[in-house]
Amino acid sequence: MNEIILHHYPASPFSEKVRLVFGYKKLAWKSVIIPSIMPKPDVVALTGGYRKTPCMQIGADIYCDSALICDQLEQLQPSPTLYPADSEGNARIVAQWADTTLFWAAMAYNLGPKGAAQAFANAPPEARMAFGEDRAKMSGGMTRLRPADSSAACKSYLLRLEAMLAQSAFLLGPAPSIADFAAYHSLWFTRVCVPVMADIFQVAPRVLKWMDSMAAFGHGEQEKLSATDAIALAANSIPAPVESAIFQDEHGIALGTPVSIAAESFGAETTEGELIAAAVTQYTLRRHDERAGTVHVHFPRIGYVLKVAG
Ligand SMILES: N[C@@H](CCC(=O)N[C@@H](CS)C(=O)NCC(=O)O)C(=O)O
Repeated sequence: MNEIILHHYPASPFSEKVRLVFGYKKLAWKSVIIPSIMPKPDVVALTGGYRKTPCMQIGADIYCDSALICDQLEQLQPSPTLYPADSEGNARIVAQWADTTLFWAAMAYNLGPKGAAQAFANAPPEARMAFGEDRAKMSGGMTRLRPADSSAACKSYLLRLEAMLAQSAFLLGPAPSIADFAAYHSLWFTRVCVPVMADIFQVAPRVLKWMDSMAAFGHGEQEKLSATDAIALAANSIPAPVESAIFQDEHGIALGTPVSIAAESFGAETTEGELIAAAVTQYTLRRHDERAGTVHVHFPRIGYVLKVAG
């Protein structure tokens, strides 16, 4: 098997979700550190446009979005599972809530004036301004919760998680599921990246204990890799054969059509390529890049918009 490469940066919550899954599944991986704001020419050489963090590379296959990355990791290393059979539907639904509603409430809380001051304490003022401009561009059209509303929402959500943890060691049972990894990452940002905001956990002591158990999974075995080497590795690899036996056509778009895919919201940069698979939960595009060669870029269906290119 080709090695797993994660393109990420340390303070990225969705990357922390995947890093912990590496730890839980005891996987070895290569770490490519990417910029947290545009431009990201090395990321875009691989994805063709998608710029969000993280993305995972295995040879010439590029997986966008942490939900799809987790599905792929489950296939590569099924045990221990992220989707226990008795709670898979619940786990995926709680995970989707955590990756969206909880994430946005927590980040509005985390990066209010006090949290942002701590997060950018060691950065020059230009860096903070550039970050603000980049995220404002990405979130065009989205409503951002104000600090008072976000702290009220976060307290309610913490109490709900606290109630779930009164029943079992992890959110949905005695073993972790994707719900735990998804609920953890935004709270990790509060506790680790902006600890000045962490007094909110006073209402939820079980949540803190659960976070300690999650953190104990660690990040697996990692080694550094440069972006240049990762791109060269893609160029020297052949994409894995695609699963085209299942073709679920919801759009009237035939396989082989030039298409574009973009996130529904927040960072809607498009990736263009030839649609070579449209399975039940994911799409695959084939594209050619001057530096990365022929790559297959994979996206989940949920949260993404597929259109005929142009
Ligand atoms: N649905 C995506 C969300 C990814 C996401 O929003 N990541 C944040 C960082 S944690 C991001 O991309 N921020 C802008 C950037 O890194 O360029 C996923 O699950 O991977």
